[in-house]
Amino acid sequence: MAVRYELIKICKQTGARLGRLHTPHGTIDTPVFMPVGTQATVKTMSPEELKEMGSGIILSNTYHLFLRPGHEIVKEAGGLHGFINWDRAILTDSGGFQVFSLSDLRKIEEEGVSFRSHLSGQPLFISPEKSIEIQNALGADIIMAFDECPPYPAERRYVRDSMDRTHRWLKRCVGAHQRPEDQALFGIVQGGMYKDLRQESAKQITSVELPGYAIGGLSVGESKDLMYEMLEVTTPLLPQNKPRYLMGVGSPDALVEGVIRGVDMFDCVLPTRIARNGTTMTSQGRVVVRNAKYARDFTPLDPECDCYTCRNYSRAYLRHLIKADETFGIRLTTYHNLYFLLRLMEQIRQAILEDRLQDFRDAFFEKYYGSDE
Ligand code: PRF
Ligand code: ZN
Repeated sequence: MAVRYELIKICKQTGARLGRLHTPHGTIDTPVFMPVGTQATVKTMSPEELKEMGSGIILSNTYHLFLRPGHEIVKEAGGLHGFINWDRAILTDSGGFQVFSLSDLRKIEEEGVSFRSHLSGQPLFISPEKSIEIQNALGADIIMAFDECPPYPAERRYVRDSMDRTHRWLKRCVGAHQRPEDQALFGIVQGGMYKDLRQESAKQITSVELPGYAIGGLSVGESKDLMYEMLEVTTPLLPQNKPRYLMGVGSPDALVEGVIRGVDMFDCVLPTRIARNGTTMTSQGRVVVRNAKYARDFTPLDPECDCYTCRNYSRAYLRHLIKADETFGIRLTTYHNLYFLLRLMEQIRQAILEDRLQDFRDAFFEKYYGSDE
């Protein structure tokens, strides 16, 4: 198998998992946060910078790379690793979710999804087989099954039919996969916000033997509490010896709460996206560096952070750069936000090792949100 999960220990205080994920491009300590590089680049960051901040795995998107530059070109370049000059691990999402969130005029049928490109308007079609063909050409270490993420809210009947189709699509993905020796295919649990459907989906998806399982369909507009409830009924049904990946979740509170509920992997555009409008995550909570109150603040963004940005620049300078639309400003805030989440995951792993993740959670929330909630 392309990817092997090694469970190292379980936190006595919370049940959270400390592990290692062995991939063809290195070993990753879990729980892990994966920065998102939608267009085959983590916006404004070089691979050297990502390595320097300690990232061992990044995510990219089938949908975007299929539209531009096309998977054939990426394959000719030696796959994504060669194309983007990244020798650590890569995960590609299957395109299902992005078709639903970005493209126009989409139509879901048993065979696959027809849609119009959000770039050119060209009519296109992605089936489970096509998604796997594209992902085989891109060559990531971990590839994702082609699924449907139902909207929220959605009728029970719709969610059930969609979930059953996602299960049938998973079997077609397995049949189409040409590189199981060096690319690990993960299945995706759906089921909307219906506890019993979540549980049924977890049973369906895990009945297919795969190197890892993801939890999809969450963080789509529901409350955090509802998301945690869905997680609580799902993770106990996933195998102990395989990694669990919660898709599209990356706020600091959800990372901590997700790990406590048994999640090993996360990805999210949040840290990179908010960085580009001058919003940062610090040990004291969010700092919107654009704000006028930082005009004469010559202290570092986060006094407790030792990243490149915080070691060298002030809030006043960051505010100036962002307001002047200077690229260097968004590079500095992006670097810091990613560094902040990668350090948070490191602290979480250390707390699991020492059986004190609940204490860490309480102290972190107190400081980040100024209260428990
Ligand atoms: N499915 C896929 N990718 C995703 C999701 C999903 O449900 C989500 C949901 N938060 C984010 N990314 N394939
Ligand atoms: Zn910093």
